Amino acid sequence: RAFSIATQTVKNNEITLLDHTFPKDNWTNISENIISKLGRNLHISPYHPLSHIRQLAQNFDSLLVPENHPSRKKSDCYYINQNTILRAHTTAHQSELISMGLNNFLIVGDVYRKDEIDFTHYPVFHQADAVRLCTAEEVFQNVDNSNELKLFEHRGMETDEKQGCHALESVKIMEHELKNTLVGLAQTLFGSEIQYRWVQQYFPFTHPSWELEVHYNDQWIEILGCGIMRQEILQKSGAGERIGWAFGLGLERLAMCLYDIPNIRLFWSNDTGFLNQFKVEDPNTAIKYKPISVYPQCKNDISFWLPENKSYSSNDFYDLVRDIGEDRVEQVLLKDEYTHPETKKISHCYTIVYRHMERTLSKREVNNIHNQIAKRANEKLHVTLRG
Ligand code: FA5
Ligand code: MG
Repeated sequence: RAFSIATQTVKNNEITLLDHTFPKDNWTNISENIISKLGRNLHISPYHPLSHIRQLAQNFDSLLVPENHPSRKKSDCYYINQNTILRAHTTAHQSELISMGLNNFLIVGDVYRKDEIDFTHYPVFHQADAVRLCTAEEVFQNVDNSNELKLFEHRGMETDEKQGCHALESVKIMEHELKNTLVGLAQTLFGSEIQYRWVQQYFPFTHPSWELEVHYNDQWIEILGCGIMRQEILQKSGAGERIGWAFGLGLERLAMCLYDIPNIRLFWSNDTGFLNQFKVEDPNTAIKYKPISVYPQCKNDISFWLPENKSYSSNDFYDLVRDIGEDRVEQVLLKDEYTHPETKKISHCYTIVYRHMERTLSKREVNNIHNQIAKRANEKLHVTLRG
C-alpha cells in the first residue's frame, strides 16, 4: 500500500491518494511533499522507533482515544478539497468510537498539519489518543460512603475547575486519575526521576484541559494534551450517563526524549545508519541514538564511458569504491546515464559522497581518494574517464 503512493496521480482536476479518487477544487492545498508521506505508516513499520513507542504506549494501559475538530483553517490543515482534509489529530475519531459503544480505547495514526518549522515540529507526525469513560460506580469505587456523591450537578456554573454540568467531586477524581495515568506513562518511559510539569490549556473538546511537559536536555518539551471530556460529546455519542477523560500524545516527541533523537526529521530517514539502531524485537530495550555523523559531507562527481566489449555492472564500481574509500564514503549515487547518439557508447556519471564519522576530511584527502578510485576503475573495470 505504501508504494501505491508512488503511483498517486494528479490530473484533470482529480487527485488519487491511496486508491481513492477525489475531485480537486480551490481548497486543494496538499503538496507533493505531503503526498509522498501518505501511507509510509512509520508507526507500524517493523523496528521503526515510532513503532516501538506505539507498542510501549499501547501496553501501558488499555484505556483511551479521541475525536473532534478544533481548527479547520486552510492555513493550518491540508485540504484534499473543500470537503476532505487530512486529519490534523487522532482526536477526530473519538465520537465515532464512543458511538460504537467503546468506553476505553486508544487510537494511533498519522496526522497532518501546517505548523512551525523547528526540531520538534513536522507537517506529518503520529499521535496516540486515548479515552476513558466511567460510570458513577467506577468513579467513586474507592470512596467510603459514596452514596452522597454524584457525577452531575443541575444548573451548575462553568468555572476554571469544571464544566457546568459536572459535580466537582467527580471531576476531581477523574482529573487525579488522568494525571496519575499520564505521569505513570512518563515515568514508565523515562524513569521515575523525570521532571515534569502541568500547563493549563484550552481545547474545544475538553474542560478543564492541560498539557504535560517533560524536562529534557535543558528545556521543557510538550508531549501531550488532555482533559475532562466535554459532556456534550458524550451525550451526542450515547454515553451521556458517564464522565470521561481523554488525552492525545505525540509519538515523535516521546521517541525523541526516550532515544535521544535530536531532530524530528530523522524519523523519515531511510538511512540504515539510523534505522538499524532500533532493530530490536523487544520495544522495552534501552536504546540511545548515536548521531550518524556531524562532520561535513564532501561530494565529488566521476564520469566515464563503459567498456564496449566487456560487461560492466554498477555494483562492481561500488565495490571498488568501498575498497579504496572504506568508511570515508557515505554514499554513491548514479546521477546520470547517457548513450552517445552515433557511437552508441554508454557513459555513467556517479556522485560520491565522502564523509568520515569521526573527523572532517580535508579537500586534499578527498581528492586523493577520488583520483585513486578513477585510476583503479580504469585499470580494473576498463572504463574510460571523461573530462
Ligand atoms: C491535540 O492535538 C489534541 N487533539 C490533544 C488532545 C486529545 C487534547 C484529547 C485533549 C483531549 P496538540 O495540538 O497540543 O493537541 O497536539 C498534541 C501533541 O501532538 C503535542 O503535545 C505534541 O506532542 C504533538 N505535536 C503537535 N504538533 C506537532 C508537530 N507539528 N510535530 C510533531 N508533534 C506535534
Ligand atoms: Mg499543544
